[in-house]
Amino acid sequence: MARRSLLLASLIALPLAASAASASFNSGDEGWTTPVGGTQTWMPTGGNGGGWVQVEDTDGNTDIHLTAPSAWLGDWSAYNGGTFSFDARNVNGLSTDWPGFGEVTISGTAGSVVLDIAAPGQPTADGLWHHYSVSLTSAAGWTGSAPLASVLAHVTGLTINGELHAGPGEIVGFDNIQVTAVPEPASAALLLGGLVLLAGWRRKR
Ligand SMILES: [Ca+2]
Ligand SMILES: [Ca+2]
Repeated sequence: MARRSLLLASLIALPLAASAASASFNSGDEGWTTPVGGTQTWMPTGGNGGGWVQVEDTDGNTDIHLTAPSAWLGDWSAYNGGTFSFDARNVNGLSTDWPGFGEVTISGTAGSVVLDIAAPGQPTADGLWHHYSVSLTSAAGWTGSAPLASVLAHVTGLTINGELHAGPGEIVGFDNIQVTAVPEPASAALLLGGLVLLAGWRRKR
């Protein structure tokens, strides 16, 4: 019985250690806001799975900056070496002639880093959802006023630039914003240990 408990604890340890945060927008905007650059509306259906958030560029002067809620901020050390990703959609098919789209800015007490994780011309004016993903590693090309790892140690702000068109009028959709950690070797070892125990327990029976 004790071995079974240990096994369960080992299996549970893996997802806890491989931590992640995600915004599915399936029941609301989950605290994400667009303080400047456009008018944000939560949409209950039509996302890349359930609900999503759309921002319409109503001013044409300021880039759309979808901004993370405070619940997302803090110590991101566990995500160092992990992955940040989001889905986006060019809702009304305006030409993608503004390079700002896809810039992810991570601010911290140490400084800030930025990286445009979308290729030029994204998101394509096909009305479909597109996935954008980047490694949280210095090798990915993050630039800024402090090393990526230092910024991740205490994150104070996170924005995604949705501005895809020069001038007003574009409507951009966001869904499935996610940050995930790489599984730690320690938790992988725990899982392996659990599987060995399971094998031994089955053999005894
Ligand atoms: Ca969704
Ligand atoms: Ca615009």
